[in-house]
Amino acid sequence: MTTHSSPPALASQTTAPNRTDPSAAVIALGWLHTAKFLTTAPQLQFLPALDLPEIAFVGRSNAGKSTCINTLTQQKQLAFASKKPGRTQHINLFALGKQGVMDAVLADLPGYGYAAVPQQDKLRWQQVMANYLVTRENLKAIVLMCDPRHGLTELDEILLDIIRPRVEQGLKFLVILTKADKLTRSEQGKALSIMQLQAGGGEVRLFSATKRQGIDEVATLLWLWAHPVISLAA
Ligand SMILES: Nc1nc2c(ncn2[C@@H]2O[C@H](COP(=O)(O)OP(=O)(O)O)[C@@H](O)[C@H]2O)c(=O)[nH]1
Ligand SMILES: [Mg+2]
Repeated sequence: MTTHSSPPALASQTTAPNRTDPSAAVIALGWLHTAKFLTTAPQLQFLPALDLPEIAFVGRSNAGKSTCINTLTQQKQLAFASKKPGRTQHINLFALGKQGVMDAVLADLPGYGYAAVPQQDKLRWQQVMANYLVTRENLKAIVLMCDPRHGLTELDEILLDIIRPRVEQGLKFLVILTKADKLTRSEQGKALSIMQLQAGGGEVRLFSATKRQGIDEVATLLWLWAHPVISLAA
């Protein structure tokens, strides 16, 4: 797979997706489906420097991150790639791009806050994650997975503090409220309002893999963020 700074496969389309166009989701989901395992690294310094928009997925363990990535990419093997022995505490990168032309990257960061992990490993991981979130140059967007039944945990709050300066400088930020099927409609509305206040200007979406809620919206948003030039031209 070759890298390219602009996405020629999509650039050839005459209409680019916008948030209200239902065909946008079809394009966005087709693009996400191209995700392929690219590389894995225990620390930022071992990741390849890339000149393509990177979208990082973060969240506490069990928040539903793997399920969400599998659902968005319509692939079961992807989260499996991140579960291989030795990779669970790594940053795993997946290449995206139509017709074999890579035009963006998904980064799956290890889940945090799992009680059984030794304290020393927790601290090491927080360091790796903070380093990645603060200094990864091509980082374009952060997607934080949050189970709305638990709300933001202490580690989620630390993460929000770490990324705030970059979000203020234009880094895109999305909170996905996972497992929305576990909430009633009114609970969903409430969870959405609360998180909109906490997300510091970021986007918030309800999501359910089982009820297939929020998939089109999230896919379209990620596509737009990864293809700002085409989006503006449309
Ligand atoms: N009801 C429901 N359960 C979900 C959903 N997404 C994930 N789960 C469940 O939540 C648990 C954790 O999911 P997983 O994707 O492994 O979380 P991760 O640790 O953040 O990668 C699993 O038992 C999933 O089946 C969802 O949309 N609805
Ligand atoms: Mg997982």
